[in-house]
Amino acid sequence: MRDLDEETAMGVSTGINQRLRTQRIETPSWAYGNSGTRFKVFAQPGVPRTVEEKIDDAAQVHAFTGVAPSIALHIPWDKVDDYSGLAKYAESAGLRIGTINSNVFQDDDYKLGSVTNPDPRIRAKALDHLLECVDIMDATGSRDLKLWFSDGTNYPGQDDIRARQDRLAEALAAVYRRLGPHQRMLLEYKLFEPAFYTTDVPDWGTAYAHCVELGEQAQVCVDTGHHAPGTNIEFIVAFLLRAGKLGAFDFNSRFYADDDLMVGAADPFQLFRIMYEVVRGGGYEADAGIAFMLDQCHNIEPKIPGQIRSVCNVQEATAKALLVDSEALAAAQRTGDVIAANDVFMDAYKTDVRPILAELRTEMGLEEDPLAAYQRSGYAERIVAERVGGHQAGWGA
Ligand code: PSV
Ligand code: MN
Ligand code: MN
Repeated sequence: MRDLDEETAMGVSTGINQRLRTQRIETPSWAYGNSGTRFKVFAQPGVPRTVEEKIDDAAQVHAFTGVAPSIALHIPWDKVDDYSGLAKYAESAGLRIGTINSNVFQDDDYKLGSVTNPDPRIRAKALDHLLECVDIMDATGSRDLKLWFSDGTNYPGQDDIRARQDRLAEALAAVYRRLGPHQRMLLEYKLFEPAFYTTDVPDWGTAYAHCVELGEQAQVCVDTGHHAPGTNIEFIVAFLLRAGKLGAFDFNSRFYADDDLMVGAADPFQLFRIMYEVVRGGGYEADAGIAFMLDQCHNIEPKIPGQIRSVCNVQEATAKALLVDSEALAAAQRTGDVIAANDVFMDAYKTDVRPILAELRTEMGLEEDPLAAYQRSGYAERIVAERVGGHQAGWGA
């Protein structure tokens, strides 16, 4: 652990606090709804029945953490008639509508793919949806459109891998042309699932290549759960940042596949290593424009506490990353002192940053422990009592 005398500790924590204050972490609307595995969804009492109620819950996460001022929507899960009205509702709850996530994976039509489907009618339908998402962004004032495609094949020979890349490029270009000057598209990759043989955007390299071809407003989204076991995600982060192509994170934890568990739960060290590369590559500066989002489902734990815990975990990893003594690290690296360099790095990781975060929250007028404060607030009991009747929102509805 870093051994700091009291005065130095205060100086370090003041500097870090100022940087942590500016952090923004976006929570996903779908985290507040019921979710499960393909075996069972365990419904929870008090879960939102409308998009507005999801916004209310996200506002709680922001109220207790102070760093989660926006909510990502998923269309059509969060379909409403009036999106500018919804943006106003969010504003009155102290929030902003953030990223618009498109959904071209749940209609029967998409069995063989969406924008890469061999059938031009289905490709046109998928493209229409993506363009509609940009209309929604215009109405909500959102900057980012997130694209994830479940497209792929299950069997060798099922479709032409190369033709599917051409179809994908064509659709992406059409969406790109529709973007306003301040809007971006974020292309998310995922190794497999639901397609099991080929996936049309399986990895960061494929996403990167398409984004380069499209232009500056296309960037890659790194979902931390979307890699093969053992993948060095921080290397990908460093590479994309260096190339100016890292646009966003979908944070979550995985033990096996795309588990969507609370970020920092499975491997807090990995989260620290990722955040270190973000800081090192300038991605933590406000003008870098990196969107730090959560993409999680809380299948067995309560949802709002699950989000609060996740936001705090990202904050802890960030605080540790900011603590790395970059001068000492560079000096050790320059002289090839492997042990010293690793020591400097590990020192920051092993530092207990909870006091720093408690101090930050006090400075921000918040309670030191957001989770305990939420639990004391009575909100959880209130929504259970009030949200009776109606149809609870679920993953996919
Ligand atoms: C796909 O697994 C994904 O990570 C995409 O971001 C989707 O939009 C999201 O999950 C849905 O939960
Ligand atoms: Mn994701
Ligand atoms: Mn995922």
